[in-house]
Amino acid sequence: MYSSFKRLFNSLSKTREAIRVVLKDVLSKRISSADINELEFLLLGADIGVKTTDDIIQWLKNHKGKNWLRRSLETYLLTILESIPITQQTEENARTVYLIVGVNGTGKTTSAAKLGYYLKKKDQSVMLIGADTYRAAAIEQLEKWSNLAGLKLICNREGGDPSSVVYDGLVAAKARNFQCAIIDTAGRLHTYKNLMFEVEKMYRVIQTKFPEFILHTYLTLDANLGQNSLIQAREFNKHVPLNGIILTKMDGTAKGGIVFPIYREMKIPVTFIGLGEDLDDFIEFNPQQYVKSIVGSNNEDE
Ligand SMILES: Nc1nc2c(ncn2[C@@H]2O[C@H](COP(=O)(O)OP(=O)(O)OP(=O)(O)O)[C@@H](O)[C@H]2O)c(=O)[nH]1
Ligand SMILES: [Mg+2]
Repeated sequence: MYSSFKRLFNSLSKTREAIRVVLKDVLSKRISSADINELEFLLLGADIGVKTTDDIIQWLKNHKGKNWLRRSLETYLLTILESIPITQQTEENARTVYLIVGVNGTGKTTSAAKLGYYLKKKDQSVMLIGADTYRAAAIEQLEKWSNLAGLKLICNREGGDPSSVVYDGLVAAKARNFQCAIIDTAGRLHTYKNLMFEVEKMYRVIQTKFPEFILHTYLTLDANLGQNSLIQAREFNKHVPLNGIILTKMDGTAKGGIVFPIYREMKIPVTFIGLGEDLDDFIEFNPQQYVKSIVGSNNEDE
């Protein structure tokens, strides 16, 4: 089977190519200040962020031409990602609720299904809860996914208050002894206060009425949005504490460096990565594999 590293490596080809063009010169002694300027431009373009880019440039100026440079660059980037541990995603025998929140179209529904499928493959019993009560199409979409993934779905076709759907769903999950419940919520712009208070309410209902469940709140971010997604993360985190980020649409993006500013500025770990539109296009975030996919190279280029 196609390894998750290979999939990630291939998905990040555009981000890597952008960085590699100049990295090649940096690794040789031919580096000029024009090259450094270009690298700076490319790193910023890959959304690695100003702080990390400045650090990398300074560091490269000090070490250019040394053949251990690529390895050191990898080590340096890894230290940023390892400074924030990924909280354990699936505690043995613990009941867990995953509350999936995010801006419209960032991939909540798809990720809820993919996460359910991922957990099911790890022998967890999973229930999906459709709390996007605003559109009938939202329930239909989740229903399609639940059938494909073979997951139980609880929803309310009559619309209604998302928090009461969450409540009913978790009562059912508890009664039927499901280990995991994954809640798909409606898309919301972080600037709409009422919708943000609605997320707070769902969070509160879970916390106060279902303390026996471990609660993970995950924010979906579209990797193509680059720096914009930082604003989304910051705003959502003001309303509900985020445990992790599901970075979607990493397949084919040239902005795959966004993980660094998320770590440096938000201190929230990326927990999963979406690599396509199928159920299987979903991998756990692995810092080593990610860094290798960004600045590493396959053997023929070494
Ligand atoms: N290429 C790619 N497409 C994705 C990925 N994740 C989601 N999508 C696509 O993005 C679009 C939006 O995904 P949804 O899961 O419906 O997003 P959502 O956040 O639930 O949207 P709303 O409920 O409308 O806010 C769909 O066409 C998905 O197939 C991914 O990792 N890669
Ligand atoms: Mg949706």
